[in-house]
Amino acid sequence: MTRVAIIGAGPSCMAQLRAFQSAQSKGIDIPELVCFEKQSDWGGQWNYTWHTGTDEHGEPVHSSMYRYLWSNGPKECLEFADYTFDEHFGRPIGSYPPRAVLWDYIKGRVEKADVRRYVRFNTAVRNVQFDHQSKQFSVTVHDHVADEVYSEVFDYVVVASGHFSTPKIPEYAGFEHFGGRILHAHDFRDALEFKDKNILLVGSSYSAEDIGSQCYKYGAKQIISCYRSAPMGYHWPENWSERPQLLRVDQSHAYFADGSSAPIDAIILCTGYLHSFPFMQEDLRLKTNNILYPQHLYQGVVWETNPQLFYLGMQDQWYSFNMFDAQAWYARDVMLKTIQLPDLAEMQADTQTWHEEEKTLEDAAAMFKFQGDYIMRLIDQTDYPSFDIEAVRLTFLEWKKHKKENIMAFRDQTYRSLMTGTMAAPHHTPWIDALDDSLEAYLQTDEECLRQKAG
Ligand code: FAD
Ligand code: NA7
Repeated sequence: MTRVAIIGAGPSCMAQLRAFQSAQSKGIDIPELVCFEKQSDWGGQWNYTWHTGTDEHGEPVHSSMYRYLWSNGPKECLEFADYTFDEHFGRPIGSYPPRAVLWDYIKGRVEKADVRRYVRFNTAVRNVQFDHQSKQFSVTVHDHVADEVYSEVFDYVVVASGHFSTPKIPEYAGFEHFGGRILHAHDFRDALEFKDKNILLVGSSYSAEDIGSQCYKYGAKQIISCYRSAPMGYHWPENWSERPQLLRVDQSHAYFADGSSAPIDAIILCTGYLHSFPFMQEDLRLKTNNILYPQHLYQGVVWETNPQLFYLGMQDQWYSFNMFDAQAWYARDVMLKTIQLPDLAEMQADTQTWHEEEKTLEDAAAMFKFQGDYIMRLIDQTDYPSFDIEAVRLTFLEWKKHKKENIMAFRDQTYRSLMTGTMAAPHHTPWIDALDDSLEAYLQTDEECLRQKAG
């Protein structure tokens, strides 16, 4: 029987498992699936851990998510086409749910599909080698429960191990003398640690924006964010200033390219992540920075020089869950041989065209369209339910507009589901006042909330 190994059980893998189960439910024979997940539960980044550094097995901690994290984009832009928020929650909810609520949603679909049995938890992939004679992969893993290393043979490998876990850590003059804490966003867990503190955020993308917002919400005294290329440019609260490039620090102060300096208690490096696949044989290892169309992956998914290997979710992500679905359905159909691939030269030329086009994109609106077109290209080749990607793009534009209007209140906005037409319900508490991010608190009805407030 054909065997498929999937590395990691985050949202991309969950999409792959659901894609195969969907085919099976239509009477199609599917291969034997084995997913290896180093954590004890599924959900990838969405499976929060308090650990930093190494986990209980001595593995590098995977999740970079932190307490009080709420969706950074409208949930309507990531909704599954085959499992809607309405189906999962049974009633309209807000547009920017906290982590636990989105985790519940992604688990709901695969629990319904009954695919958890394919996952071997607490099992870290150590090595993947391809044998050109047998045309099979040997996958070596460490089962931490049995404390046993073993290898198995597979016909296909799907790498779904994510790319927001291995921190990119720059060095600035004076770091070795700084008297406070220096950490990367990957190790940030709880904004309360920085209550009443002066914090410096290095970087000007999503992590800087959101970690700074968390720290503001939970009582940081002063926030300074600094940029290398361009400022985030939002209208920040009074105690948050944006400055150009950090030049150096001493024991207590930071010094910036505009000649200014400021006292700081802690430095949070929001400087992004490295694509890191140390377990892959060298010529099968994806090397890319965080972009929308990496090279070497035909249709963003198939390893061109060995089409028995797939990578899911390796792009920078405007779209997330529904993009992983589009990719997983496509990879499934290549493995089921209902999609025939062109020859290597044609695949490479196709990828190069998209890769080059990305370089011409000038703003976020063009990037939404580019990634949307890519997703639709995949969906058009499979039986994944099609949806109105243009409507998703318009929702992304609304999201951008709402952030510009008020970066501390955009999460109070609501949008219409592009799958069901249902309008999201305003959340019972404005984001800035909602300090409890638990699923239970979030799903309270207005009535329950009032009753609780009344004591
Ligand atoms: P991951 O979620 O990273 O899952 C990969 C899995 O692989 C993990 O379970 C990991 O344990 C496992 N793994 C890794 N290496 C091995 C190994 N060697 N052996 C076995 N298992 C392994 N997206 C959104 O849509 N909305 C958001 O609001 C949002 N916020 C984010 C906030 C932060 C701080 C970060 C870091 C990401 C955020 N994302 C968000 C993007 C997020 O990465 C995706 O939503 C999604 O989790 C990617 O899924 P994935 O399965 O590709 O990878
Ligand atoms: P991103 O989006 O990759 O952004 C990284 C940021 O870090 C970006 O602003 C970079 O500036 C900056 N950077 C990188 N290296 C440096 C150095 N050496 N000095 C200063 N600044 C630097 O990563 P994020 O963590 O923000 O977001 C990743 C995901 O997490 C995202 O999808 C969210 O959903 C959550 P640049 O513009 O390159 O000059």
